[in-house]
Amino acid sequence: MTQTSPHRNPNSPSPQRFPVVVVGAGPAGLTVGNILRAAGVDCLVLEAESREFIERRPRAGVIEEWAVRGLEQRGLAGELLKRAERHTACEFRFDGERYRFPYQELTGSHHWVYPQPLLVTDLVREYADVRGGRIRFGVRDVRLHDLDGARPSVSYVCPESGLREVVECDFVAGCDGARGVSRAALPPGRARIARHDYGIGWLALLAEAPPSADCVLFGCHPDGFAGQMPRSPQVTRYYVQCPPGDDPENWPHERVWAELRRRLGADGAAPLTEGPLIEKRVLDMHDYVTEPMVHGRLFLAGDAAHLVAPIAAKGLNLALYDAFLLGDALAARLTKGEEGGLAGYEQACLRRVWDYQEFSQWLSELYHGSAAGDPFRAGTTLARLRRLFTSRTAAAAFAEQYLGTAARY
Ligand code: RFL
Repeated sequence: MTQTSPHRNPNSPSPQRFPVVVVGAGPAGLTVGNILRAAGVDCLVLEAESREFIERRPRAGVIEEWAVRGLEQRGLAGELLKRAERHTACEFRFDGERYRFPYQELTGSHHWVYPQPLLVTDLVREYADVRGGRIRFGVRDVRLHDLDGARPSVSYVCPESGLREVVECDFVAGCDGARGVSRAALPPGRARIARHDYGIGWLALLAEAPPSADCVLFGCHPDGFAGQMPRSPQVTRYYVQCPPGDDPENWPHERVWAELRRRLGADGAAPLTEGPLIEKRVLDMHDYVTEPMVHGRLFLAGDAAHLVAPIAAKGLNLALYDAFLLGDALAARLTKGEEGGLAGYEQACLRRVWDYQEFSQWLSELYHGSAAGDPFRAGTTLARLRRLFTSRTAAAAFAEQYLGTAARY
């Protein structure tokens, strides 16, 4: 909940002032910060973790072409364009066969594969070391105050002194992800969280091994979904469908690789390149959308506002989309007094958010329907899979959604 003016310890330093406080140094927060610095607007980014931690946290890897173009236009894609891999196709495996899906031929567009920790590293360096942006790492107990008025503030406990510090500002960008505090600052009577649970778990794995194929693999198998996503020449992400809430300890090395071999097996497929598993966690597949995304002087962006299960690899892309709109709108408001961008922010974000949520649901059935234990769903899922390879129109529609290339949202 939004809190009234902070009570400071008498020993606390006097309030500082920044036009914008950004809570959270993930892709959304750092992109907003970079856009503001490029426009000459001062801002302070507050991050609960250390710089080393956020630069190593493994997560996403697939970035849509429009999102990279958006980063490039803002001077934020230099390293990415040198190091990222360009992917032009993916492969489905079902019924013991391999089906390559050449999405670039259908859309003229491709995916970029660039691990999220590298993107975060680039964005922190650019923000803090090149553009001179202020950032505090390791802050504790962040609270948002007086968001309804013209003078909001953000307070936090300083990790070095243990004292609560107050930062006054004009706007707060709530970019603190799914477990942050910004979303909770929406008044309970006004906030609506629309949530969808898939009732499915994914064992998310990182293997210290080169990719087993040059593209993303989707195994739609009666025993459950399995996926392979190349991350770098040394590290590959795998997913194995499992019961929600399953314990990763139930998945020793041998069991993981046996399931992956079975679910990704297909005629003529090369054997999987196995290696030590350096990350192993169970994700309970769910989505949510928080509305409104704006309350007074608080603007939510990225996972703080909406979460989309990693089924369609969309979350980072949506976080960047919000951040481009919010960064540009705040810069226009603070440098030129233009209100239009901020006024239209939420509506513009939500159009793409709901479209991606719908695609994620659709794709979930494609991945998981064969293993639902229901012969009817298994039949319709197989029909849906086959249609991608028998109807050019169906294939083109899938490709457009998978790559986020619709002309309008
Ligand atoms: P983040 O990245 O979670 O950043 C939020 C930051 O806020 C900090 N924080 C706080 N700071 C201050 N005070 C507090 N009280 C705070 N609470 C939290 C956190 O430490 C963190 O640094 O949110 P952001 O910026 O909105 O970015 C969202 C993306 O990270 C997320 O959507 C993607 O990782 C989702 N995702 C994928 N997205 C894609 O587009 N393509 C993919 O291939 C893809 N793969 C994935 C994924 C997410 C995964 N997991 C872990 C759920 C694969 C996985 C396994």
